[in-house]
Amino acid sequence: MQSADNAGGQSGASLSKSTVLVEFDAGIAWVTLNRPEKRNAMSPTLNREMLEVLEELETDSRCGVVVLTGAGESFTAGMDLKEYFRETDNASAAVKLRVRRAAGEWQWRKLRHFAKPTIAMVNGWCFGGAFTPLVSCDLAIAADEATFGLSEINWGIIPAGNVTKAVSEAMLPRAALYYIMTGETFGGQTARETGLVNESVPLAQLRARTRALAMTLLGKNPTVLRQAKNAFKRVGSMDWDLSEDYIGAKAEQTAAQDPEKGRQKGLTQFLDEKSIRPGLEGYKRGD
Ligand code: ACO
Ligand code: V55
Repeated sequence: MQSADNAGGQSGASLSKSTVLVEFDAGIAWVTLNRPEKRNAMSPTLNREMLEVLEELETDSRCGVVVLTGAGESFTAGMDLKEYFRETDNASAAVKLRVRRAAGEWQWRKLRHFAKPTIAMVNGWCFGGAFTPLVSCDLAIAADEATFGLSEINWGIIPAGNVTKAVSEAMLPRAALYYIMTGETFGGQTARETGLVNESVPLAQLRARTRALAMTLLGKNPTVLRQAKNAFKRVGSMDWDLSEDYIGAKAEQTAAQDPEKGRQKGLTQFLDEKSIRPGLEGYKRGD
């Protein structure tokens, strides 16, 4: 765990691990699953290291937005069938629990309410367990050339570890069931049409488009961004009465917390200075 005196610090320390590469670039933390020879399959080691990386990035001031991607020709080929499944089949209940829990801890529990915006950049193979971190990122951009598949049916299991929950939330229901039940692969454009990703672009443009989106997010008020995404993710399980109450409380909390007093600036610039039209542009954060 990150110590409090590192919070917001500029230690310059590398956060990279044996299976995860972390690079900082103008406020973007590029987090690359880095086992290309194993198609970035998610092993127990990778799961443990990803949790550490995300925990560190959440309070590292070099990181304003996270981009999650994969080294080489894969995003990730899903859970590691050898190290995560076969090699733990005969492990103790305690080891199994630890290994299963570490997967979910970063793949959705940490990612879904991450304190900073997150973008999945799907550069290649994306199978099975990969859908959990993919859907748990706020936004997703794919390469047209990427290959997606819910391949669980092809080797005799159901999409577990919350893969089923992830696709039920992000994909059109007929499409989700079709791919769960057939195990057929699909490309980036189909991923976009079915709601799984925001956009799909030619692989040659993937990094530039993702970087531009990350820069857009870096231009927004980070306090409001964090509250807005968390509210969106919370209200899914609430009825309308509860969600109105919750969102109202969060709106007040946001205004009270916001160090840059965005709401005040926005109102002043539109109503008094008449220098912006918020329908068309953001308020000037420096003023
Ligand atoms: N788990 C463990 N090892 C893997 C995985 C995986 N999910 N995916 C690939 N690898 C390993 C292979 O075993 C192989 O290792 P080796 O070189 O030591 O023999 C290496 O990565 C390369 O794999 P190939 O199959 O040779 O690579 P290729 O480029 O031809 O194919 C593809 C890539 C299509 C991704 C193929 O590897 C594949 O089908 N992988 C499994 C995909 C899958 O079904 N994942 C599980 C989803 S279900 C779940 O996540 C719960
Ligand atoms: C899968 C994924 C898991 C798991 C069991 O469907 C199965 C794949 C992401 O974790 O624990």
